[in-house]
Amino acid sequence: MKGTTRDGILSVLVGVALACSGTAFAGGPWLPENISSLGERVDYLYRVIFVITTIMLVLTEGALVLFVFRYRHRPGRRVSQVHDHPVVETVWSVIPGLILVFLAIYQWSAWADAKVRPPDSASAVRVQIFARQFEWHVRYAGPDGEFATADDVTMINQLHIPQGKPILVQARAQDVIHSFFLPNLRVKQDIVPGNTVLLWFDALKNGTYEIACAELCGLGHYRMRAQLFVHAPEEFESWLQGKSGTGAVPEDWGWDWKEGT
Ligand SMILES: [Cu+2]
Repeated sequence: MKGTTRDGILSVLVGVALACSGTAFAGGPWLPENISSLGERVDYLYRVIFVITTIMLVLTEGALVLFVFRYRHRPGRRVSQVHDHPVVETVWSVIPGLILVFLAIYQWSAWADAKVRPPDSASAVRVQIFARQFEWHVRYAGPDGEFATADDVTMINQLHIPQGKPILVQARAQDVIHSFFLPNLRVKQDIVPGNTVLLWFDALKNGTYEIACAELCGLGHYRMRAQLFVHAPEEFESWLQGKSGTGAVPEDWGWDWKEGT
């Protein structure tokens, strides 16, 4: 292949990579609006990983394209068999390994805040979520602060939360695995039958947002959607008072709030 053609292909590839990286760093047109305090860190990690993988993609695919042209069939040229190259093989094993170790360390504090260190349950708004084919049941403790009592507030496919406060959720699934997905809060958590999952988040902006099930959970999976309502704190309190005593969940799910589960 002529040098100019090769240079041309390489510059197109580098251009595409730069364009993709630039878009990703600028926020990316494909990310939904972030309204949580953790979301910024999640998005930043996403961008860092996106850029690293884009560079690796361009390098490896660029080499592939280059070699396909460079070593294509030509009359009279014979194939030469090549076996083992310890230096090259070590380099292409160690570099990805080091990148993975770097990412594992670099993301740890964001992961810990998202999945390991829950907020103090005394200052958080506690919510129970029951997932089942194909709806989300949401329960609040009501004025007495205890779950599974007559003044509980229950909703179907609606999650109401106050703005700016930590929300602590205990979630269970009745039938199959569901995945609780809040795209605008960068929260996605599988809920497995037999387990009680603890998750937490906050929302910094009022409004109505989407809740989706992100696990293919049956034929009606596509309609397992709900809405997240983020209210001003006072508005949330009066909403909760007004709903007090809306009764138990449709079936007796039979569990109270248990710390640490
Ligand atoms: Cu589901």
